[in-house]
Amino acid sequence: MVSNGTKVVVLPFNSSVEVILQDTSILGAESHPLHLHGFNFFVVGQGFGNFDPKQDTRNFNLVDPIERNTVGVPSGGWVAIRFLADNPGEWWKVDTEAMINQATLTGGGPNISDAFTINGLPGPLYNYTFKLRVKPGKTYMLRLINAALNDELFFSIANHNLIVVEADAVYVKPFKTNIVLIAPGQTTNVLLKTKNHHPNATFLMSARPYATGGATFDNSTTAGILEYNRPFKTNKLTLLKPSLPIFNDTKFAVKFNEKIRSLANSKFPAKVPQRVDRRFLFTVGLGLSPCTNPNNTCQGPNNTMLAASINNVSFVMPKTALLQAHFFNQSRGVYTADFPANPLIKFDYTGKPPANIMVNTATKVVALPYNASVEVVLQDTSIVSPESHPLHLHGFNFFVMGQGFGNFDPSKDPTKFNLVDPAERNTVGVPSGGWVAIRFLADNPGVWFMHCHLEVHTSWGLKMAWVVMDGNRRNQKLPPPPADLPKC
Ligand SMILES: [Cu+2]
Repeated sequence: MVSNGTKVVVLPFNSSVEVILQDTSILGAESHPLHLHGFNFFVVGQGFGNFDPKQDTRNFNLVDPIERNTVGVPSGGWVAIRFLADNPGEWWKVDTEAMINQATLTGGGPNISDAFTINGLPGPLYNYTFKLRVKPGKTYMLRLINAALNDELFFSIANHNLIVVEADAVYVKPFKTNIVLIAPGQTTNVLLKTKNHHPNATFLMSARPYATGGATFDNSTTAGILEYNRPFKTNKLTLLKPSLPIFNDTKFAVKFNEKIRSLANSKFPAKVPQRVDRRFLFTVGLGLSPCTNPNNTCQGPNNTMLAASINNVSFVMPKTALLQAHFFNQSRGVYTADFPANPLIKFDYTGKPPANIMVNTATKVVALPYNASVEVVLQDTSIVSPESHPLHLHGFNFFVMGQGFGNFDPSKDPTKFNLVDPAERNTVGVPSGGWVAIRFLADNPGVWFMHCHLEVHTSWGLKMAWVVMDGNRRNQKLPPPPADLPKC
């Protein structure tokens, strides 16, 4: 008889792992194609019968084994695989599943990470450092991806400028900077021009968080090394370090984001929606909800649970997929299409918070006609504390029309919108204590999430969904689900 359980193996970062997968003849020998998520592994050996740790390991192929993510365990035999646990973007020393379960139960913030990583490596403090080897007088393109869960990051390379040429897969007007700010969910390509001659130095490339909320955060710095290929060995190389902004430098953040402009030329035009069919004002931020912990001890203020919301609706994940419910016209009991277009209670959003800061919980969406031109002002709130929220929209690129501090003013601020070459992206930081206005054309039928890309805020409910209806033409309709969509 088998025993039941949900058990995991916890691995230290960067551990080298060997697994022998041994078929059994219980109920008959059989080949099992085993698949591993998150890593490729090397198939170092296989055989029939029972694995012999003394004899079989001698025949392991450690030179050119095949690298795969799925391998057949031979019927009545075994296969040996090896892999390196090296791919987190933000690194915890604990079991992250247990950590998030604990945080969800008590309503407190999840543990902060123990380190940040560059290409999976946490840097010199941990003896695992990513090295980028370059030649003098060349131009390199670096693809920067923020793979952290809960932190926007500043990134810089000592004594080198970077030229930003692309953001979220759209060309931008190139601009020079020595520091890049990148939020979870964002990607950006930068050009790195190396020095013309071998410098007598190596250069740290560092990243550390831009953090504006009231909660504790991982205030550590990760580093990799930029190293010039040298024709001969020298030992006297100075190690130069970049200087990064202070952790809550919102001025830098807003200025940096203002520099990002669409290329907007004849070959790569910026198709900025000039008319608006539907206008929305969404407040985004934190809030509180009543303690639901069975023993009634919660870690939010006054024994509450921390929550997050858009227009005070904290999104509850449905049991049935929204897309499925929409396609089959079976939204009843799954979602309602009455997500508020504006805050139901108006207050000084970035000033003194209202007395009652409890959120509502619901699964609400906005239904949009096909091809509607949509404008959304995302307004940060100071409830619990003002904070930068990297908002991410699925299904569309949007244009960043304008941004500012304080409360959005619908009579004055739109006159300053950039209708010519605004940034075209899919993730944008709502300025801490401010607002950002975006526009998109709802020309992609389906159901699309919009959420804060800080994992902790998303799990607290800072998300909503747009239902975009079909158009009249055949190519403007949501295709049906595949025939093998599970029915249960
Ligand atoms: Cu957020």
